[in-house]
Amino acid sequence: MGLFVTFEGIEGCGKTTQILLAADYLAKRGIPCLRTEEPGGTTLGRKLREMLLNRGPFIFYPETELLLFTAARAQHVREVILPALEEGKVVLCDRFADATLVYQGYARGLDIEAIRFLNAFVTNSLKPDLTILFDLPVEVGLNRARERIARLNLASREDRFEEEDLAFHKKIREGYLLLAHQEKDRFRVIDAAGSIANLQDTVRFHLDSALRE
Ligand code: Z5A
Repeated sequence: MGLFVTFEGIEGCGKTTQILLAADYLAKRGIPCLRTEEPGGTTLGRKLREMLLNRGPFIFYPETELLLFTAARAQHVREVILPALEEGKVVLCDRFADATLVYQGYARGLDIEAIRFLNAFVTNSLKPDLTILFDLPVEVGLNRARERIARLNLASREDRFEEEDLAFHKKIREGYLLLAHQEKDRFRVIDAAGSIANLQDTVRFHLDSALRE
C-alpha cells in the first residue's frame, strides 16, 4: 500500500499552493505520486463540485449538502484513491473526510457521530496516514481567498462558502484544531502565516518522515 496524505485548513490557508509544490517535490525525487482534491477528483465529483461551490440556482439544506459531499467522496475513494494506493503511490489529497466533520458538523451543526458513521461508510473506513493542517487566523485566510477570487471571472468563482460570516469560519478553525488535538498521531499542525517557501520546507519534512516510517 502507498501513503495517503491529506491537506486541510480554513479558506485561503495556502494548502493548494503547498500541495502543488509537494507533488513537484515528490515527482523530482522519482516517487510515484497522485495529487487530487475534494470535492472533485472524478468526473462525477467535478460536477458535484460545481453545484456545491458556485453560487447558482440551488438552495442546499445542510443534510443535502452533507450527502452530496460524501457521495463525491464515495466515488473518489473507489475510482481514484484506493487504486492509486494499491499501486503503491503517495496520494496527496486537498481536503477529505475531516472537512466534512468540520464544515457540515462543527460549523453547520449536523450530528458529528452521524457524519463519522457516513464518512466510514463512504470511504470503506479508509483514513489518511498523515494529515497536514494549515492553521491561520480566519481574517488572514479570508483576505487571501477573497483577493484570489476577485482575480477570477464570475463563472469560475467558487465562493459560496466565502459568503458565510466570520463566526462560521471561526468554527471551522476551532473544529480543525479540535480534531488535531484528538488525533495527534495523524495530524501535523503548521502555522500557515509563514512564507510559501518556509511552509514548503515544513511540508517536505513531514512527508519525508512519513515516507521513512
Ligand atoms: N467542503 C465542505 O464543506 N465539505 C467537505 O466535505 C469538503 C469541502 C471536502 C472548497 O474547498 C469548499 O468545500 C471549502 C470547504 C468545502 N470551502 N470553501 N470555500 P477547496 O479546498 O477547494 O477551497 P478553499 O478552501 O477555498 O481552498 P482554496 O481556494 O484552494 O484555497 P487554499 O488552498 O486555502 O489556499 P491557496 O489557493 O493555496 O492560496 C490562497 C491565496 O493565498 C492564493 O492567492 C495564494 O497565492 C496565496 N497564498 C498561499 N500561500 C500563501 C502564503 N504563505 N503567504 C501569503 N499568501 C499565500
